[in-house]
Amino acid sequence: MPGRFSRIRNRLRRGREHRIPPGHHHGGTQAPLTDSDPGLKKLALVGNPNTGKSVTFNNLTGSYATVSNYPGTTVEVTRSRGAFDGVPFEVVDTPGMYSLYSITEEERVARSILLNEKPDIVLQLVDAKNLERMLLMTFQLIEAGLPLVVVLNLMDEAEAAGITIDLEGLSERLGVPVVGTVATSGRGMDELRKEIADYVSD
Ligand SMILES: Nc1nc2c(ncn2[C@@H]2O[C@H](COP(=O)(O)OP(=O)(O)OP(=O)(O)O)[C@@H](O)[C@H]2O)c(=O)[nH]1
Ligand SMILES: [Mg+2]
Repeated sequence: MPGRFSRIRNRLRRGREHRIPPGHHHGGTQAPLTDSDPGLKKLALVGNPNTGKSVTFNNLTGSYATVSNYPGTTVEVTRSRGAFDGVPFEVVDTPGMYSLYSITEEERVARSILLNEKPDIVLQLVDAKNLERMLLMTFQLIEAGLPLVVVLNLMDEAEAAGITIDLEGLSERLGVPVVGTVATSGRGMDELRKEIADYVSD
């Protein structure tokens, strides 16, 4: 169903003209300095700890990743490249967080990546077994105007626990794409790539 989410995407899409300058590292300034390449579109993976962000990151990117401390912190952020629908992307794996209203240093870094680096696409990785607990952050991400795709990962464990989820219904209620995945087996990755590509081509 192409274009199913076009309207909401257009509503969510905001000015992305504020790119991060290429210069970086500890200048004692408050600017959102990063190691990122300002010329590339960007996809960020966010979500609670242990939801499969890093396995999904590996599925979506090539072999070469760089790990660096987020400027001014001891928090490590992993970045790599991927291509969606032929469009090259920087892909960022963020530290696990429980809320966009951050408390820990890890959460502040994840929040800073979301709000300062202005990713073109945000994947929220969700543990499908604990959907209800994850939705608070989903609402926060939607409210922040971020271009969101909700990824219900660990579907194998949810199914083993007898949980069934109406992905389509959830997607309609939230107004954002929802994809079910098993990152460790690769299940759902094609559909996830397709949803990302739909954002790119809109
Ligand atoms: N059964 C199953 N295990 C998974 C799946 N996705 C990830 N895992 C496992 O869950 C654990 C956590 O995966 P990670 O990718 O490290 O999770 P993360 O979100 O990056 O975790 P943090 O970086 O700590 O926030 C690992 O042992 C993975 O192998 C899945 O879909 N099904
Ligand atoms: Mg991780």
